[in-house]
Amino acid sequence: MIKTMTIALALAAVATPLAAAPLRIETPWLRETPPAAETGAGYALIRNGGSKEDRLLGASSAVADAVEVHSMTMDGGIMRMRPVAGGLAVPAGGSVALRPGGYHLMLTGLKRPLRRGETVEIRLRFARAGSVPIRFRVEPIAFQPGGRHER
Ligand SMILES: [Cu+2]
Repeated sequence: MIKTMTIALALAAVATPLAAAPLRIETPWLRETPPAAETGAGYALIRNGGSKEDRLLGASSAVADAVEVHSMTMDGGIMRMRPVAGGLAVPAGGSVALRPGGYHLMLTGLKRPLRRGETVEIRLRFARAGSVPIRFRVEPIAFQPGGRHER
C-alpha cells in the first residue's frame, strides 16, 4: 500500500514542472531618446528555467509602430543591425542577453520621446510562453546595466 502511494506521488512530481512558466525577464530597460527620435532600443536579460528551448519571436508596444528583435554585428568597421530570422533562441536552462552592441529590441515609428524615469510596457511574444507584458524602465543615454548577475 505504501509502495503504491509513493509511485503515484512520483508521477505527480514529474508532471508538475511542464505546467510552470519558466521564463524570467531581468532588468528590462529602454534608452531615453532625444525629442525628435523616430527609433528607440530596449534591453533585458531573458532567463529560461525550463527544460525546453523558447524563442523570442517579436514584440509590440503602444509607444511605437513596430518593435523588432535585432542583432548587431561589426562588418568591416561598420555596425550592422538586422532582424533575427526565426526568432531569438532562449536555451533550456540558459539565458540570452539583449544589451548595447548586441541583440536588442528596436522600436520604430516612435510616437513620442522616451523620458528617463518613466516605465513603458512592451509585450514580448514567445513561441512557447506566448505573449508576456513587461514594464521597461527608461534609463539615461549613458546607462550601463549593473548588478545583472548579482542575484
Ligand atoms: Cu536595431
